[in-house]
Amino acid sequence: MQVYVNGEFCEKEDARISVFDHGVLYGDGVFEGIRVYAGRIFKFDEHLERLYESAKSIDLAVPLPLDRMREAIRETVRRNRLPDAYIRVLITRGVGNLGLNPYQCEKSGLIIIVDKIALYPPELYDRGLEVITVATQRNLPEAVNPRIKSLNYLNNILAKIEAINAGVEEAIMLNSFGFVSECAGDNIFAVRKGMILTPSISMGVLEGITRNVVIEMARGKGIEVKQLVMTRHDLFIAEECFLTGTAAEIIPVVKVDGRQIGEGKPGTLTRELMEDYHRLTREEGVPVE
Ligand code: PXG
Repeated sequence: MQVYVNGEFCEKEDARISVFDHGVLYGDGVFEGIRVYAGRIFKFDEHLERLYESAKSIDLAVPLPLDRMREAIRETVRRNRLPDAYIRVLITRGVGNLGLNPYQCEKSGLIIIVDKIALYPPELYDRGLEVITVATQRNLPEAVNPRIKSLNYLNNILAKIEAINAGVEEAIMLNSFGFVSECAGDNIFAVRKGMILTPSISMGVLEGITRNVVIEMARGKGIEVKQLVMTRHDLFIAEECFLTGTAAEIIPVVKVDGRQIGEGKPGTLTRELMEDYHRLTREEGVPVE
């Protein structure tokens, strides 16, 4: 494996950064998770745009302009010779002292990792997931805005810990008003009366790239999509439920807080969208070569 670290390529074992990097000391930085399907980078520009927007929001200088960033990522993918891969791009605040002040850090760090994609077991896609809502709330948009894909994922990790300890695969987080926001690492959707429902961005959610693709695909099929305020009740009475994310793609949910969703198996529309999504990932994307 070849890892890009601050302008140089090195072997996995030699990929190191300073313990004084504020990315390590404070989780001060941003990241992206991107997929490569059959040698093509899926929704590359959308991920890059979100990366630069996350950085802008925390006043973090991206060490490369967009065209050189695009090239550095493509080169890292090429070097790893994986037609299907997961790309992790990290921008850290860089090396500083033991104080919080980010402006003491000299230069932002850039790390690009390309690895094999660790997929959920296929049974989960056939059977559907069981999820629960957890006590850990989604961060307030007035604090670290969930739209920022920050290196500080502790809040989401706390939610994930609750889910795993309860014996389920994923956690639904509510916002501070008790409305549904999203899962620890995925956006959430419900289907009811032929309509697709998902919490609006203002509920405190990451504007997922997969979320946007699903909304666009559904509308293209003439299905009405509503982004709204959702309660747990809306999930309990849904005919179908599914999660979306770059890693998970579209994964059906069959139980929420012990309530069976619909027939207790992946829904018809969910399956259709899963197929459409697979087709799209095979058709689209920016070639690596
Ligand atoms: N919400 C949150 C909080 C996320 O972290 C998504 C939604 C989905 O967004 P995209 O753009 O991927 O459709 C994410 C992204 C993991 C893992 O290991 C998942 C994410 C990030 C880091 C790790 O499951 N998901």
